[in-house]
Amino acid sequence: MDLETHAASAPDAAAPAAETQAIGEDVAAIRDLILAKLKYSVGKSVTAASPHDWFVATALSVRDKVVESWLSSIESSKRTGRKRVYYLSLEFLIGRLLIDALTNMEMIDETRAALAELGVDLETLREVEDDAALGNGGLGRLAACFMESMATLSIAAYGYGIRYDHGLFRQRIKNGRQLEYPEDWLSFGNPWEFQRPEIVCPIGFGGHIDTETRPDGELRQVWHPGETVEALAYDTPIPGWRGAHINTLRLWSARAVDPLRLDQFNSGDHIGALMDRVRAESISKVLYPGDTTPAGQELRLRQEFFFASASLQDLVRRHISLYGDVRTLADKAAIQLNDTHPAIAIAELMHILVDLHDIPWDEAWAITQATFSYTNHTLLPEALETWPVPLMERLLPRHMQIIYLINALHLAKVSGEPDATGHRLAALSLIDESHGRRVRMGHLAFLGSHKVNGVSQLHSDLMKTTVFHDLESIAPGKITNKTNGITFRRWLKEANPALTSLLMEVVGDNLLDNAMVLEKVAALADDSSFQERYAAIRRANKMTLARLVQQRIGVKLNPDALFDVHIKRIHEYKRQVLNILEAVAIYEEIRAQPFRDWIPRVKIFAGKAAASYTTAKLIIQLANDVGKVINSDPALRGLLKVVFLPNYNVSLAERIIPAADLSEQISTAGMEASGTGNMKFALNGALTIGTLDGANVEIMEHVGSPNIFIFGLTADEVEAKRSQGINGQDAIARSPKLSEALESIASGVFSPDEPHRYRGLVDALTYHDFFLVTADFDAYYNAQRAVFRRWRDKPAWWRSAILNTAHMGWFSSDRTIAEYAEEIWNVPVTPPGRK
Ligand code: 26V
Repeated sequence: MDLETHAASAPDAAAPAAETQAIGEDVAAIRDLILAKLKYSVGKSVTAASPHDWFVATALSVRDKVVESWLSSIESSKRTGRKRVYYLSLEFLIGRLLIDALTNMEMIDETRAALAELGVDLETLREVEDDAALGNGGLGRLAACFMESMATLSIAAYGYGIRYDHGLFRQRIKNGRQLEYPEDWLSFGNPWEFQRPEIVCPIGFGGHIDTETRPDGELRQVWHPGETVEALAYDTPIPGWRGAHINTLRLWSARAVDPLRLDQFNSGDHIGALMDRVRAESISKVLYPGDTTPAGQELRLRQEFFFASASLQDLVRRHISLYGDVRTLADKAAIQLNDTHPAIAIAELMHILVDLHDIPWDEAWAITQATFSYTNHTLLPEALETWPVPLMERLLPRHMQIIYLINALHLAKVSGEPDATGHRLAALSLIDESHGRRVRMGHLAFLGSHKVNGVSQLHSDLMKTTVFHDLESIAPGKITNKTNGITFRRWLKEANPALTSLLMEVVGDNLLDNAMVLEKVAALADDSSFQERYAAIRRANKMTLARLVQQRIGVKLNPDALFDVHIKRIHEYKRQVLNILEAVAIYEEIRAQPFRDWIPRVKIFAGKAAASYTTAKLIIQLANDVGKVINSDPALRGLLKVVFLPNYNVSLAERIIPAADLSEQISTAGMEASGTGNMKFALNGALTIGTLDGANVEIMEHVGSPNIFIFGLTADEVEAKRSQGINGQDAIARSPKLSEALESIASGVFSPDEPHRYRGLVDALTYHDFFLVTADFDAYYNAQRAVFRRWRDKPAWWRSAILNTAHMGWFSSDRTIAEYAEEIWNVPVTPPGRK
């Protein structure tokens, strides 16, 4: 394909005079609107305005456009009686919204020009916006990508969650250690949200249940909560691509029914008068409150019920006001549970239907199952939610009763079957009796849903053989797979605009409407001039990242080095330690043979560890300690650098991913449900070094095995290996490089101030290597050498990179959402197109 001709016919270059004039008018109108917002909404003059003031004025100006389409979207869903999708998630990891809104409203170039006329740089405004970090990691980011794709496909969807005052903690690194600081994203206000003071739902906790007799002689249970808090709605419009449809993200904030006991205050008890308020507001105070204490656990359960109940009350009220009869709910509403965090909604809907609307139990259960579906995001035993029965009984007595009845009817159904042993019934029960009685929320979500899905093919298959094996046997076909995806608007266009323009020259400007057109790029994989342009974009992105690294941590990077990137939550199963061990091994080798033909390489780490996860925090410290020694060793002559970038978040990911050459996806096989970072890297042309885990398997199938570096034990082999024992001594003894690397870490080479700092970590790998780091080390080391060989052959490297980009179209979250819509929600989709 002749790219020069394509460039010449690109829309901007060949814009006719009339169009240019229209754009000029747009720019003037946008400029005037921004000025008006600055003056009348922000209350500042041009001369006094700070970058943040300009940001707010710009956000409000694009918000006006968003709101116009938003109101028509809402109106049209009402008029057409469309079935709605409700996405219930305790996490929405949104990041910044300014560039996202401008991109999707197709106003970015005009707004940049309008601001330039005012002497303001859009990139500066981009940087002053705080990330909305209402999530921990992959699960929350997936919810954000899904919200964008649901709007893009014109699905009438609502996201429901909690408006945390404080999102995920800010991470600082001091002396190599993680410190957590509160995050305060609302301190400068939030220009995107609308408070809805009229939408308030009462949320009950505790209290008692009365049994009453209904006029028809049936018994009715009446719950009298001992405590009530209020859920107050805040709405954020979520524009889809090309602004064709706008959905609502409704987040709930908690407040006390009676915020101030005036009599108590006036009697002098100023603090006591505010107690109820503090107690109520603590529910939406922080994302993921520490749950190592009973008080923390209780708060987490209160959060779950708070947002599940508010969301259900809200959607049932909407349904009744539109359709008059709650019994048609399943025809007009699909509720997706994002993991088990909102699973209590199943008992809450039963409570609403049976107790408040007098629907007979069986009919209510049929409505519930037809309405709900559930996505599982992890099989890690420690992450599968269970709640102590006594806590549930105290906090949600009526819901506990309902759960017991669901369980009794469910077990009664299976107890007649020939294979109904005590063991099988115990496995099927909603109540886990093995260490104190606990409610299994995964089981509740499974039973109350018509479909249950995993997030990659391997993960969905493993669900059937592990955690949900018994439940699957009584409901064959209920478990389906919906491999995750990512929104290309954010992860291609907004993060890597230069690459997006290059790709659009080849595939046309409908790339973001239909990601599958990326396949056309494959024809250029060997085209040297295309390779050159593709590589030049990467190099420019690497220069930008190098500047950021220098600014943030003062380490100078060589943009021609191979950027080897490992960014994600810090967890033992994600095996950052495996990567660090390889760095240490290579460090020793370079020192021993300094004049071999080494490839300059930078290992980039970023990620947060849960505040209570001691081992993960030690891993962060190890990465920092190793970096400190390696980066300052003159013998290395800059051939190897190891950097840890603090405070990983969505915005930092947007800067790092387009600059990555190699993507580390090296979890112990069978443990990463899907991964979505893996998709972002491959789309932007980084080659993956990874295990056959999660969606890596499907990435390999799409990009082709020559274009990905797969190594290590498979999920089956991991299982077999673990059953033989997880002692690492043999693997260490067989691998001189590994034993040397472990020895230097254990002996304090990287922690001279405290030589035994990593003794425990090394001992754990040696004697109790559950995540099989030692077993996979040699395979990983060899895969890294294969990466080096490819890197030396630049045309081969860029060919692989281009083929990655070309074959990643399938991983668009538009594809994922279209599958949910068709196979789970039964709602139509309208693909985006030019207006
Ligand atoms: C939760 C917890 C909580 C307790 C301590 C340990 C632990 C470890 C992992 C988790 C995972 C929570 C669920 C989650 O975020 N899953 C992620 O979901 C992504 C979207 O489907 C998926 O790509 C990731 O593979 C999966 O880890």
